[in-house]
Amino acid sequence: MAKVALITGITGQDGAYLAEYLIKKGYTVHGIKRRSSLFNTDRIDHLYQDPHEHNRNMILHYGDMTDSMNLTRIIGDVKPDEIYNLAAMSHVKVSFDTPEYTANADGIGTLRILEAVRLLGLTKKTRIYQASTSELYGLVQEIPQKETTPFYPRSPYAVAKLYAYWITVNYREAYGMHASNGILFNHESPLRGETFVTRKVTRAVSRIVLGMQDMVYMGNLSSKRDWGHAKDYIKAMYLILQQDTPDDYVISTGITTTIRDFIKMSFAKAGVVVDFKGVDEKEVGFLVSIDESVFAKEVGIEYLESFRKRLGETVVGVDPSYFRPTEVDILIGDNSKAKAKLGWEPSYSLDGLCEDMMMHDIALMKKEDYLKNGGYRILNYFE
Ligand code: NAP
Ligand code: G4F
Repeated sequence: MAKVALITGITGQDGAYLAEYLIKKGYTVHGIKRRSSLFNTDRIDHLYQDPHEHNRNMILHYGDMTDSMNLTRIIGDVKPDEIYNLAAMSHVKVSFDTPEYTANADGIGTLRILEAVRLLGLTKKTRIYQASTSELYGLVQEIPQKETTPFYPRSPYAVAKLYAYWITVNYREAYGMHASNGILFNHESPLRGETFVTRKVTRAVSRIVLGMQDMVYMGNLSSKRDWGHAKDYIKAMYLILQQDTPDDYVISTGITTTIRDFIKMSFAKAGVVVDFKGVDEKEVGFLVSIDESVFAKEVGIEYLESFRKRLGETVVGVDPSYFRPTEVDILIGDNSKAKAKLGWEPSYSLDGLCEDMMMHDIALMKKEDYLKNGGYRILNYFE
């Protein structure tokens, strides 16, 4: 019999990669998606199967993390072997605007899943993965951060996830459930939401080198993140649920980089050198030089002539409205436990991740259809 997985948040970055991964492993994958007025299944459309087909291995259900009865009904119908609870209002800055909703979906939503499994008598059958986060470390109490590092959350998002983390531990200890937390550090990919910093950067840099946009406005350029590739991180989720004993694991690369350096790295993928001057909100990034052979290969020779004329121009500015009321200045994870117990380690370097995202976004921005469909309605509007 094929194993059955239920993924909340299947339409998100991680949900999409995980669904594909589990289907390849022979699982039947059920996913919960929210009703929206526009299609929200872009990331999983390649996996979609018409409901009239027999023996489907991917099945979608309408649902919401704020609706207990709906979640209980779906879990009761599906009786999954594994639940991956990935659904969340996952944007830290937005959580300051929607704190109550974030607490409900990200905090109490996790309780709803755990309690449904318990009430349905599935505690011995169903294993649960909770998408915990390095944001729990917030105002970091130790560098690098590991499983035993005390938490100090710095946003409504992180506080909601703190509840979710501990309620998962509590249900494991109270009811003997196979419930585990993956404390995942930032992970990115070409599927990353457009308002997270790496994707905002790779999209903007692609548009700037193609001559479609003059500059991009950013928030705090000095914060540091430990970035890995989502394709590696969803494998860790799977491995965590294959262990005989439930436990909590840090999943990270162990390398941390500033936003500023990620911007430089992204331009470098197009053969462009950018440097920064000034401080705080007066800081700007400007065009220094071009390696023309790299530019011609990665961007296209037809864009070179006009781009050359822009050398010296400012392409990155700072807009304080993107600053957060309380910031997480540095995250860097110690993944020794995951390496030793799960046999997990990242396969992508930051350079490889940036390459993957930049090549994807340059190709995406070149698509005329994309632009016609309002694809440029971006960047200075969002978080
Ligand atoms: P994402 O791309 O923002 O996806 C979030 C998913 O949750 C989407 O499918 C979204 O649906 C769904 N969702 C949001 N609110 C919901 C609700 N009330 N009911 C049902 N579904 C809801 O996030 P991600 O990057 O894949 O991250 C997956 C999980 O890992 C999240 O819980 C996130 O907080 C956590 N996490 C992420 C990272 C990271 O660096 N990516 C690191 C640590 C932890 P729509 O598509 O309809 O919006
Ligand atoms: O890309 P970010 O929005 O990710 P953040 O806040 O670290 O949260 C992400 O990772 C967490 C894991 O640690 C997840 F739990 C969470 O769900 C999410 O996936 O911002 C990264 C850093 C921040 O310090 C932010 O202040 O980039 C800084 N930043 C600078 N300028 C910006 C911008 N962030 C965004 N989103 N937009 C900017 O213009």
